Amino acid sequence: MLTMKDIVREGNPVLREVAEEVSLPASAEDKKILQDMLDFVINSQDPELAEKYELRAGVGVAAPQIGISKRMFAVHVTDEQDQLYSMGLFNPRIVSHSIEETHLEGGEGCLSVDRDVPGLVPRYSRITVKGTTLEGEEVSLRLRGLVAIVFQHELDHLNGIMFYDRIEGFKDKLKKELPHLKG
Ligand code: SB7
Ligand code: NI
Repeated sequence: MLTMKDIVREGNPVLREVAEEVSLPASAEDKKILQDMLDFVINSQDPELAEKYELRAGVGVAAPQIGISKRMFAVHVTDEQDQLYSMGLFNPRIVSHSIEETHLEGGEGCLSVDRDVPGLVPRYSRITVKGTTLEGEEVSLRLRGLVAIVFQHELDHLNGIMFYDRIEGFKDKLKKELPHLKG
């Protein structure tokens, strides 16, 4: 069973790597890892289990966050219409997206970031994601709202991107704080 001990934190270079494609059909080992990730996310939202195992509630987790640089993530999140998206995906990719952007009003957080980072994270309002489920089925998902935001957050982890990299003014702020940095 995965717990917070398995979650790597910022500063660990694995979070900055571009993760490798998973070779399909997925091996029994990769399926087991992804199923464990999905169970972890589900458990983290169960108040009793979360307290018992000291889990921080999360709506998703990406493989690099458990130190595995492979393109897979698990989500367990309910949209604004009460539809539950509970799945593990191998090699997920955005095949199209809206021009329009959105953001979560309160900003975002991350299981790999043990601090509050204020600021709005711009995300596409709508995306179409393709990928292969734990069951080996190729799916195409049209997403919007919170679920679209969560999928983009997890996809970013597969490309070494942290949510705060996208906060408006992040680079300007960094330059002000660390003026010796170029670019
Ligand atoms: C806020 C939180 C998340 C996604 C989008 C908005 C996920 C938090 C858990 N994770 O760190 C998963 O990578
Ligand atoms: Ni995260």
